[in-house]
Amino acid sequence: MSNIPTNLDDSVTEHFVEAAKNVLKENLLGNFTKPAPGLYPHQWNWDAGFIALGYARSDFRQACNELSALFRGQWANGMVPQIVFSVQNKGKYFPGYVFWNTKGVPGKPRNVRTSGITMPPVHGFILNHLLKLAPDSKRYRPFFQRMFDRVLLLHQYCYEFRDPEREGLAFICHPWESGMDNLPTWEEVFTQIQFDASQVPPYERRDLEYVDAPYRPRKQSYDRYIYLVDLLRKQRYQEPEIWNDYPFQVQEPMFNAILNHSNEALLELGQWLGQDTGQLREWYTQTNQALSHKLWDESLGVFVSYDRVHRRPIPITTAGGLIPLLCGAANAEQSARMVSLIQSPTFSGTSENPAWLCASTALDEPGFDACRYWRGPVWINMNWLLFHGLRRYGQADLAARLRSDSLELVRKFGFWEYYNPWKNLPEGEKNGGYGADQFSWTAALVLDWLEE
Ligand code: 9WN
Repeated sequence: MSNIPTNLDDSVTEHFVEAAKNVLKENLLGNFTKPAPGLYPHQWNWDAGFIALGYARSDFRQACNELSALFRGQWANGMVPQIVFSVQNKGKYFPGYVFWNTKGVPGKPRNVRTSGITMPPVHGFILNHLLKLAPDSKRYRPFFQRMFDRVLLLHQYCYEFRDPEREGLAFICHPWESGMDNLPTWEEVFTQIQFDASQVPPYERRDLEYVDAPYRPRKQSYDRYIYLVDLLRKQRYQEPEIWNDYPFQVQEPMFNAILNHSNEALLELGQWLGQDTGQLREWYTQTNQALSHKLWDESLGVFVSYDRVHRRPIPITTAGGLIPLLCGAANAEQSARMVSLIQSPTFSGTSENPAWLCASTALDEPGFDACRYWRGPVWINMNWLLFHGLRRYGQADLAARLRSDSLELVRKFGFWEYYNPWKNLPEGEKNGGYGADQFSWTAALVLDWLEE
């Protein structure tokens, strides 16, 4: 990437690399790296993928450990859980293992404590990145073979249990499965779901002990998260039966784009391993077609979610709606529309009020909030995904902007979980970085960019 200006001289870069490595080192907890001190004391699913990439060039063995540790939690049906709980550090996270009540659920690995839902399946394409960076790919062949089988099983799970009509689109059953917990999109889905306070079991949040309330999801969102977990645990997570009468089933563009980019990565990996890749090829073609036809919103010029229970699209513009660029799902016209959308006030702001790329919820959405988690702040992993999507479509300059905005934010404020998207912060506000400090995937992806 030497043609991309970073505005950083060598000594600054060196310091930056050291600081990023230090974040990972401090968050290392036995055989995996937690997302951040305090707030997140366990292993998270898609975090593990991004974190693995951060280790790939300096400690390849640890990069592999991250994925192996996560997949220890894989269920017999292929599902890879959103959280693998650390026994060593019980932490104060809510909801913990006991609340999820997955103990004894058929198919859950007996000796591993996990939650009961999944997350965006980044592992296929992360593996492919690792293969390219492996110091000695022959030596690591058994690791790649083992992981190929595991990730393939995860994809089979997505298509078998989350795509009942065999459309090529997997649904998510909880906002946490999207990784983008409090998008306004989920609120819109909930306008169709009948439930009242009496159906929410008692619970106590722990996140607000670490982060101030305006930066985290509202109580209303947490009530909904907990209501859904309760439905799932009451039915002992038994798929597919549970879906017959389950209210939250959403086909979200980023989840499916990530799944499909992993499909194409597995295709490459499978060829290297001498495996039959026919099924992967079919999934790849079908999912790209389904994304491009079913989840495209012609009037917004972006991909949007579809609520399959209430049979309606949800026309809200989010950064996740741009991620289908990553797997090549957008046709020429669609990609051109998204490229102009990114450069328009919707994501770039105006000359008086410019924005860093790329707000998680579009700047002009009614549900936008510059501080509140996925309602507007910039997240470094989204920028990394979009960077790769834009490069795929030959948009080198815009990709470079994604990269330099990300590095600039981290350099200015530190390794935060997310950042205020406005370049002009409100009077008197100096720190545009929010949520958890010393956040692992921010450090890992900075490393990937700087060391590329
Ligand atoms: C719930 C760990 C995770 C990320 C998610 C992010 C946040 C958890 C929470 O933290 O979610 O899964 O408690 O808010 O939204 O993307 O994987 O970093």
